[in-house]
Amino acid sequence: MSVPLSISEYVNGLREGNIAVLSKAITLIESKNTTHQALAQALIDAILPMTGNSVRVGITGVPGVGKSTFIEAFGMYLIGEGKKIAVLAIDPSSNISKGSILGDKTRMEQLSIQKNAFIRPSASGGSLGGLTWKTREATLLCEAAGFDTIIIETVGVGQSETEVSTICDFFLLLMLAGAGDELQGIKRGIMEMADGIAITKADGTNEQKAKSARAEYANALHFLPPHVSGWIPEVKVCSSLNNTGIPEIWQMIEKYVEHQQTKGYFSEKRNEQNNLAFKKILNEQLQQLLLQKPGLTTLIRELEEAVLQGKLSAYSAVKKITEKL
Ligand SMILES: Nc1nc2c(ncn2[C@@H]2O[C@H](COP(=O)(O)OP(=O)(O)OP(=O)(O)O)[C@@H](O)[C@H]2O)c(=O)[nH]1
Ligand SMILES: [Mg+2]
Repeated sequence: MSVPLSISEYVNGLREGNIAVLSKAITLIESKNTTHQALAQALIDAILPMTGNSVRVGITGVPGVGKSTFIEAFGMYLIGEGKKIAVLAIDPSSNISKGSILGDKTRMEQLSIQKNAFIRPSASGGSLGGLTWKTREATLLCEAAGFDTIIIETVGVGQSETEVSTICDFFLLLMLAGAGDELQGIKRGIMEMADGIAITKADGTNEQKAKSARAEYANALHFLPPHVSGWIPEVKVCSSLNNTGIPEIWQMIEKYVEHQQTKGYFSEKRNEQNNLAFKKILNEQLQQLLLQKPGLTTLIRELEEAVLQGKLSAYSAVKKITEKL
C-alpha cells in the first residue's frame, strides 16, 4: 500500500465522510505489515467513540441464491429512504478468485454509483483475527464515516456464513424455493442463527412456489429453539428483479431492532460480540507467543506423531508440552 496517513488525517477524513480516506483506512487495517498493523489498531481505538450508530445486517445464502442482486435492490431501496449504505463482504474464496464482489460491483451497477453507497471487496485473510475480524473493523470504520446501514455479505462457503453472525445485529438468510435444504447446502445451525429468512426470486412461475416455501419455512422455524430475546424469526418472499417484497424485509429488520432495543438485547448482543472478539484475538496471540518458544513446534510435531501411532494418550502428550512452559 502507499504511505499511510497520520491518525488525525484518518480521523478527520472519516469524520467528514471522505470515501477516499475510508478506503485507505480499510486498506491499512488489511495490511500485514507490522508497522501498519500497529497504526491500524491505534486508528480503531481513536475512532471507537464515533462508532456503533448503524444497523449491521449480515446476509448469507448459497451461490446463485441472488445475494448480489438482492443487495442491489435492497440497497437502492434504503438509499431512497435516505440511508447511507456500506456493503462489505466476507469471501474466503476471494484469495483464489480475486474477489467475487469485484465482479459484484458491476452487478451492483446502480448501487455502486450512488454517492450514499460504499461497496468494498473482501479483505484478504490471514492476519490478526482473520477475515471476519477484519470485516468487523471495516464495519467500525464505515460507521465512523457516517454509514448508518452496513450490509455484510458472505458466500455460503466454509465457516464464513456462521461467523458473520458474530459481527452483525441481524442475520438474514436467503433461500430458494423448491431447492430442498440438502441442495441448498444449508446446515441446520444456520437456520437456527437466522433472525429472518427471505425466499428469493419470487417472480414469474416461481412466485407461487416461493409462497408455499414461506409457509414451510415458517413452520420449520417453530421447531427450532427460540431466540433468547424472544424474537421470532420471520419468513418473507421477495423478487429483486421486480423489486417486490424488499420494503417488507427492511420493515422486519426495523421491527427486530426495536424489539431488541426495548428488551435491552441490542447492546447486550454487541457486548457479547466484543467479548468474543477479545477472547478470540487473545487466544490467537497467546498461541503465537507460545509457539515462538524454541523447540516447541518440533516437540508438538513429535508428540502429535506419538499420539497418532497410539504410543501416548492425547492427555499425556499435552501434559508433556505444558510442562515445558
Ligand atoms: N428471476 C429472478 N432471478 C434472479 C433474482 N435475483 C437474482 N436472480 C438471478 O439469479 C442469478 C444469481 O444471482 P446473484 O445475485 O449473482 O446470486 P449470488 O447469490 O450473489 O451468487 P454468488 O455471488 O455466485 O454467490 C443471476 O442470474 C440473477 O440474475 C430475482 O429476484 N428473480
Ligand atoms: Mg454474489
